[in-house]
Amino acid sequence: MKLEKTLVLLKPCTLERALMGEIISRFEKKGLRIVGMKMMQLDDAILANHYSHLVDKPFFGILKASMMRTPVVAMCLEGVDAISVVRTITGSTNGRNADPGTIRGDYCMSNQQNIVHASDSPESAKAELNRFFCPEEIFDFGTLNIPRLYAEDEI
Ligand code: IDP
Ligand code: MG
Repeated sequence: MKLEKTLVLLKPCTLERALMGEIISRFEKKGLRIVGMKMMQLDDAILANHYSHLVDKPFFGILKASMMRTPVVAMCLEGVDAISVVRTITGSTNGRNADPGTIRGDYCMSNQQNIVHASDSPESAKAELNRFFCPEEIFDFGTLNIPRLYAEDEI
């Protein structure tokens, strides 16, 4: 099957604003399968890796602190082209510029407190899933609802 897996984090702003259910529901309703999910408290070490491309930015300190304010919810989502589909649903980084209909466009006003993290490429999805999940925390749903979600020639 041509399924991809990608990482989504529900950021602390999402927990604080009691939006977890709404955001999870958007991914579920789209037809992405949640094949791993847990709540976890992040620390300096995991955030230094996760945001290694931003360590030199002036906002890195407040970004890291904001990601440790509460636990996050980590999810592994699965589907055909899941990595790009999830990025599209997520919308651009700054919620003020994100298109209506996207998660960031519909739920936030911030460039930083922007509801979710989503992997941006196959390479980062693989590295990020390894960073946040042990292999036994990601489940094999087999064909389950695949015939309802896709045409035969798409999978
Ligand atoms: P992405 O989350 O859309 O992939 P990245 O550039 O990878 O965006 O940045 C990771 C996170 O760092 C963003 O989601 C946001 O929370 C924060 N961030 C990125 N750029 C800025 C900025 O210019 N100011 C404040 N926070 C930022
Ligand atoms: Mg990114």
